[in-house]
Amino acid sequence: MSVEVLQTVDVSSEEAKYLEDIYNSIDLNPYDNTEGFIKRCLVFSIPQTLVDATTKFQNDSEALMLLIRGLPVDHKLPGFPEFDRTIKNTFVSEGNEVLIGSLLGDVYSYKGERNGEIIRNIFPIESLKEEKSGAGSLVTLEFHCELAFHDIQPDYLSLMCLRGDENAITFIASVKEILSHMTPEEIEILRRPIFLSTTFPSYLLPWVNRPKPLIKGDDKTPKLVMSFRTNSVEEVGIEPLAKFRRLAAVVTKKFCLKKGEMIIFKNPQCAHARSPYQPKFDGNDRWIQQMYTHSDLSKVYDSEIIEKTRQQSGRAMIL
Ligand SMILES: O=C(O)CCC(=O)C(=O)O
Ligand SMILES: [Fe+2]
Repeated sequence: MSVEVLQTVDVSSEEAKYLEDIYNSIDLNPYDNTEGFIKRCLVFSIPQTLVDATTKFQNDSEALMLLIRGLPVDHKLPGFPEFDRTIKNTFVSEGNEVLIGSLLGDVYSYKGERNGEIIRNIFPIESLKEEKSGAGSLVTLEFHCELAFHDIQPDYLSLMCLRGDENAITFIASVKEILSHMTPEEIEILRRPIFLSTTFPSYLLPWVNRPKPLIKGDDKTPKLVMSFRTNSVEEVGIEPLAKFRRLAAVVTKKFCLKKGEMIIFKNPQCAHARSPYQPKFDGNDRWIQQMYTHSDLSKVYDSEIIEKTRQQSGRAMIL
């Protein structure tokens, strides 16, 4: 059995050109009509490299991260808008996101996060430079997983790099590997429902502020529930949580994402973080696009509601 947590695949320049031509031939905006855009991509035969890499990644329980290099990126990238949705009018990078995501499952969004934007553009904003968020840059984004406060977490998180920054490092650590350095007593404490991960008021969900276990799932596939705000509501959890965070920084893999690279990882089985970096704020800074994929959304959420949002907004969106 392979124990390689990181798989890497290179898309050839011919395949990249082929993909770029597909995306550019589709006259739909993937932000507004994600489902339509995906369907139109799938009319073409998808490069075997991508099909094989995503299938292997999905089926290998030891694989946690997939780095895809050499993907096409839009030739002309505009400056950054005020907030979120870009003024892009070509959708090459978005094409990679939704196509590769749909090879792994259902791409979807949360209504409470940027009003359900399917792809979140992440770039530094000067007025928010000290903020602990994707828009912040001078501060560390500490180890976390996505949607820790929510009952439905994405199975995959993908980060597509449109423009890199040599000082911005993405850290991704295997939860299983972190736990292998902890004692059974400490792990037992991390499995108690005493860890609270709060969130933004835009998620008006009644169960959000309920303490949960930091670790769930069996020992073979431990799953993490941790944001960078998570704390222990009981004294006994404080040190094991701090140790978990310290160990994440020790066992982590480091990625300095470059243009045309996408890292996809199994969100609940990893803790991820980002280093601080110093942008120039000249419109040419680091630019990442982030997207969620679930292996099978209809298994965990009302399929009628999902279908309704697909019809109304062109994409699967949940509360
Ligand atoms: O910018 C990065 O490398 C990662 C940021 C992050 O945590 C995220 O997009 O979820
Ligand atoms: Fe994150």
